[in-house]
Amino acid sequence: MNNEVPKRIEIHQGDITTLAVDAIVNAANRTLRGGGGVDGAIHRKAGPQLLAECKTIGGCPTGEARITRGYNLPAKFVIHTVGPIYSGKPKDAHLLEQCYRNSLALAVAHQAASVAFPAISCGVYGYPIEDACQIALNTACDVLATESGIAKVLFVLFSDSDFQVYRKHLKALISG
Ligand code: AR6
Repeated sequence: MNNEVPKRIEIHQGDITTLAVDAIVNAANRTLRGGGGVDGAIHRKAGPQLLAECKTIGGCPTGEARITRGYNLPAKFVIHTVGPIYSGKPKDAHLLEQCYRNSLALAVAHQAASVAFPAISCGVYGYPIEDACQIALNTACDVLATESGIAKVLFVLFSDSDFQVYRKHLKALISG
């Protein structure tokens, strides 16, 4: 791989709702009616207009993505995607990859040049962080290699241990 591509990826530790990027991605559920974890944090900070817009969408199947405005968030857009509930079957990896691919496709369609992702499915949906991290980074590289509309992809990890996993794999991609 062209090793300029992983240099367009940044990793951060902290709260994704604080980022002033074009779009943040929400690890939502199929109802798009809000929930706990990062979904709850995004809805709390965006305010009730976000839920009102989500209600007009009518849900989202696993692996797909939908876009709304960001309202009171510093981000202009929220891209809501629904990760798989981890089952240990091969379809999990495919669905998780589709979350990243479909979210980035929506970002391109809305001229969002900077996109920040949480670790989709790695909270209550139980996806192992090592596997999920490699899917996230490889899919981002794949899309960045062909898509010049996206300048930067950020991964925002809540815990230090998840951050260290991403750091290790990103370093390997850059040096590899
Ligand atoms: N910023 C960045 N990452 C965060 C934040 C935050 N503010 N808060 C939590 N995380 P989860 P899932 C991390 O459970 O596994 C919801 O109820 C968290 O540490 O939010 O995809 C939805 O409505 C973890 O690494 O999402 C669904 O029902 C990652 O975000 C369900 O949870 C994802 O954890 C989706 O489950």
